[in-house]
Amino acid sequence: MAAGATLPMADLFGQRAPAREAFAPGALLLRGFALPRAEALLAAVEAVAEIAPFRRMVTPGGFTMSAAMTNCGTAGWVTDRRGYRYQAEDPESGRPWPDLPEAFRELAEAAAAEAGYPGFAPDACLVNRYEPGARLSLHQDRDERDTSYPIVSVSLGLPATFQFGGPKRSDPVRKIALGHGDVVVWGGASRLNHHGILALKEGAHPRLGRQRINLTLRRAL
Ligand code: MD3
Ligand code: FE
Repeated sequence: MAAGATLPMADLFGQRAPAREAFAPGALLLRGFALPRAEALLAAVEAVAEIAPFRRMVTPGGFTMSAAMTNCGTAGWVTDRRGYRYQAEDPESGRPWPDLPEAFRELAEAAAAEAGYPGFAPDACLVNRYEPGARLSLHQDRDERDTSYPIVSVSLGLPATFQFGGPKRSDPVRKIALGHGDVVVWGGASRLNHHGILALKEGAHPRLGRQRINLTLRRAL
């Protein structure tokens, strides 16, 4: 099959939906790609959160974020009144962030390779936890040293509506439903596009209950 072609996949309702969708230049959605490894990923998230618990951080403007976050890897993304940055220590403990789990590395490398980025070696993972009502307003990811590396995102638990805009904040946004096991590789021309998550709807996921967990695997340093 030609590169970029779509394979049909049956969804919950027996409908056919594309398993891989190149929905913007440089962006590849891989529906269900993380499903075979979901248990290993979630066990690793639990182990990370035992060392570096989820916490709601404060923006430079003084707002407490509605999503709770933690990190693993050689650097973690943090925000406080001083600004946004990557730092090697968890500010709550003063200790290094937990190691990047092998299951995270393997998934990121495999997904990035599918999207045409062989040998992707992430050094940081921001883990976001949403409960119903939590959201992430439209933003760009540009705290990484070299934005020519892609970002691999993994959705687990409750579904969310993802907003995908353009390089300018005022560009029109598309809405994309992201569900348990969906993986997106963001590279190339999409890497600096604005994006966000609408307020999570109430629900109960069989494995995660009232939660959505999102992993973003990055090359930060
Ligand atoms: C598009 N997380 O952590 S993942 C973030 O679901 C973040 O928690 C959201 O945005 C979440 O920064 C969205 C999808 C995503 C991640 C990184 C991107 C989309 C992106 C970087 C560039 C363009
Ligand atoms: Fe982001």
